[in-house]
Amino acid sequence: MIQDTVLVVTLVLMGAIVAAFLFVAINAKNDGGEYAPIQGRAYAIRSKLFWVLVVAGVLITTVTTLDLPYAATRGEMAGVDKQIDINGKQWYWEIADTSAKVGETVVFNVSAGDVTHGLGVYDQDMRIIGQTQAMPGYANSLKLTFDKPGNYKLMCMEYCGVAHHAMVSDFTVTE
Ligand SMILES: [Cu+2]
Repeated sequence: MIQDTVLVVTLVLMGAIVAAFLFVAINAKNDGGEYAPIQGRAYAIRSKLFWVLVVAGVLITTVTTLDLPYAATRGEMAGVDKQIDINGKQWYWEIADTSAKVGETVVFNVSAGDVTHGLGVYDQDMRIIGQTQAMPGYANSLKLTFDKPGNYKLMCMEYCGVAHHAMVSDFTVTE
C-alpha cells in the first residue's frame, strides 16, 4: 500500500532530522575551533543542497500529479472502456450503470440535480479510491481503473441536507 510506504519514508526522514538535531546538540559542547572555515564549508553545502531540493521538488511534483484521475475532465478518453453518468440528488444517486469488470477503466460523468454533492468511490476495505464534486449544471469526469473485484460504495462527500448520510449506493466489479 502506498500509504504504508509514505508512512515509513516519513518516519525515516523524521528520524534523520532528529538524529541531526541530536548530533548538533551533543557536539555543541565543544566550542573549540575556528568558526569561519566551518561556516564557509556549510554555506557551500547549503547552496548545492538548495538546488538539489529545487530539482527534487519539481520532479516529485511532476511525477506524483501525473497520475491524478482527472484526465477525462480534460477530454482525454484514450483507454476508457465505459462511461457512466451519475446524478446526485437529495438524497440518492441516479446511476446509469452499477457494474464494471476487473481491469476496466471507467469514466464517471458526475453531476447534480439540486444542490452540490460530492461523489466518493470506496473499495471493499472502505478506502477511498477517487472522488469529485457533483454540481448542478456541470459534469465532472472521474476516471478510475478497477483492479480488484468486489462491492464498491459510492457515497456523498458534501453535506447536502438531513439525509446526506443515506446517499450510499453499491457498485459491483466482477471478474
Ligand atoms: Cu449529498
